[in-house]
Amino acid sequence: MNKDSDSSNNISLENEDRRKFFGKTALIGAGAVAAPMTATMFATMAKANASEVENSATVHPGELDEYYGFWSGGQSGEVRILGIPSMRELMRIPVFNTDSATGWGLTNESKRIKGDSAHLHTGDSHHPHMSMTDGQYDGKYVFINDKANTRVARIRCDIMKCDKMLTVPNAYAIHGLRVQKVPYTKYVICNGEFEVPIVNDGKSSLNDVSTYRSLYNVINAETMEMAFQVEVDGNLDNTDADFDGKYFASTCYNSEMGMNLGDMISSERDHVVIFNLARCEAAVKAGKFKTYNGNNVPVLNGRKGSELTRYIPVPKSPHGMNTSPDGKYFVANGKLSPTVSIISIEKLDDLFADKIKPRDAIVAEPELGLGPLHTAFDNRGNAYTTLFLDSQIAKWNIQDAIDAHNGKKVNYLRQKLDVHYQPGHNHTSQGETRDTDGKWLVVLCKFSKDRFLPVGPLRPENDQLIDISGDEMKLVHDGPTYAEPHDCIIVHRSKLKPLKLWPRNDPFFNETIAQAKKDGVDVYTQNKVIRDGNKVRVYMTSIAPTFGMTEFKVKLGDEVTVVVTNLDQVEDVTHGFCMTNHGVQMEIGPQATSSLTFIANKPGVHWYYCNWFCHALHMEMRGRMLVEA
Ligand code: CUK
Ligand code: CUA
Repeated sequence: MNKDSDSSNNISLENEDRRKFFGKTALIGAGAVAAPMTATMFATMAKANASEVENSATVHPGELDEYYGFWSGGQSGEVRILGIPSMRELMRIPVFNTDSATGWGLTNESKRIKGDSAHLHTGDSHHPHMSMTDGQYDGKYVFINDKANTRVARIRCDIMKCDKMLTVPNAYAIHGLRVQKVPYTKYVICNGEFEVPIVNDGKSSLNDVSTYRSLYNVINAETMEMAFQVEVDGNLDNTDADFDGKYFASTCYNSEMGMNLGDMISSERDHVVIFNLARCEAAVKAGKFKTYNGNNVPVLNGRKGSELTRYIPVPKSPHGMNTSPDGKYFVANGKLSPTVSIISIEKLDDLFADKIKPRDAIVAEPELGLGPLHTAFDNRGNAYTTLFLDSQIAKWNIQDAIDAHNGKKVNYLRQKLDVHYQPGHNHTSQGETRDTDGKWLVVLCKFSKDRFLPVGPLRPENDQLIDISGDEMKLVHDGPTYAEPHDCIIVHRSKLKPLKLWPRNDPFFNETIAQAKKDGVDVYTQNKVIRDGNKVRVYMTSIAPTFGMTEFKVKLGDEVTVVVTNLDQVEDVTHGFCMTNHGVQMEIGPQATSSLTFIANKPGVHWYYCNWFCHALHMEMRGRMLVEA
């Protein structure tokens, strides 16, 4: 990158300011928050970048990335934040996993958020997607599915922590997940992939496959409660929403309802299900639904013949579902077929009015190569499809594919680029929104094979960065990642304004503070032990490099809850609390309150210590729990 460009100057000035700020706070011990970069500043910088600097993946030390990448962590159960284009991992957000560093899954705050699934420590996260307003990222939330335990979680983007988790009732194995794009993300939409009886209580026949169902799930994005579900024929894989606020589309790879591989791939065609949102909402309002399993979630009938859905036959076993950012097409990716099926969204009104047949909504089925799984888009009418079996990205032009389908002699394929190896999802910068900018493509390769130093039989994935700003795709970076990103989004940094300190009244820990109030404790000024039968609540503050309490006494067998409030106001000064030999530890961010509960089941002297390096005297930041036998 040209160091003399306006943008570089802005970034280095920004860094200068930050350095000065740190210097000052080191002197006075605490300080205000540095002014965040404004959206206008970013816009000016982006303009400067576009006109004066060619797309460069080099982000020099001290410079900031232009984009945030949100990555799913697959069977690690987490979500990660990467900087794009540097591909540097900036943060991990534990969601469905249990995390030793932050205490996620161990703290009382995280257990409350996990709710009825607090006892689960595993997950399989595939599809992170950000809330939108008018088809553009709004920087509020990122939603993520857990295929392994049928859950959907939400990440608050101001604190970059999971703040809501829902176990989806009636359904099984939540896979494809997206958000309503227009007019705003009222709903999170997601697929129950595996078919089971809706009342899966083991009382009716387990083998009568005709009773098995997949459910389409529509979740209220703000409350994270179920809005309604739609029963379909066949199973459901991936999904996406249009840019009109009218339709959702999901792929189905097992319309046969086969229970083994051979049966699942026996028919030549499966289908895409189109859901009509207005008709679904009207049906809920009119009470045209059933409920199951003792919950009150409306389950609508969207099976073949229903007015709520349409079934568009496509070549067998489609996988990815991607809406083109001009709002014109749903693209269903063939997987077993070398084609993708392009569905014209414009024609769906006629399809629901029964003026055309389902297949009439398909405007092209271009052949791209072997194993097309997912498609991404730039701002110049091109699409980029991963070819799993060919280990390639196929770049193709959508209009040309439609013209070719209509008999015009035109080659819609622009380029095929080798990737390494076996790509699943890919994603372009802001590519699922109206702001798609055609600068970067990230390809999540499932195998890295020979691309990195060998690290034993288990290899990293390979997330490759491709420059798509020119006519030709150029591979610019190999990025090893741990198990196993399925999908990612690339969000311009101007869309996000993360906090630097926790607000003291944050709902993340307000129940903990309410408990303190009940105990008559002001967590910001007091260090106090409250005994309530064999339950002991220990309230202590922390300010580098000491805890507000350096010893407390309990009896053997007591249930001890330690509540730590971090009074430091300097950004990045995080403390930890670890009770040695008791298997508990947690992070306490600046101005946050965190708590965990354990049984004092070992008599004697036990040290607790701060396990997040915070100060020159961090080693001394410790105290004793005295357990009387
Ligand atoms: S799925 Cu993994 S490569 Cu879960 Cu979106 Cu296609
Ligand atoms: Cu506080 Cu280390």
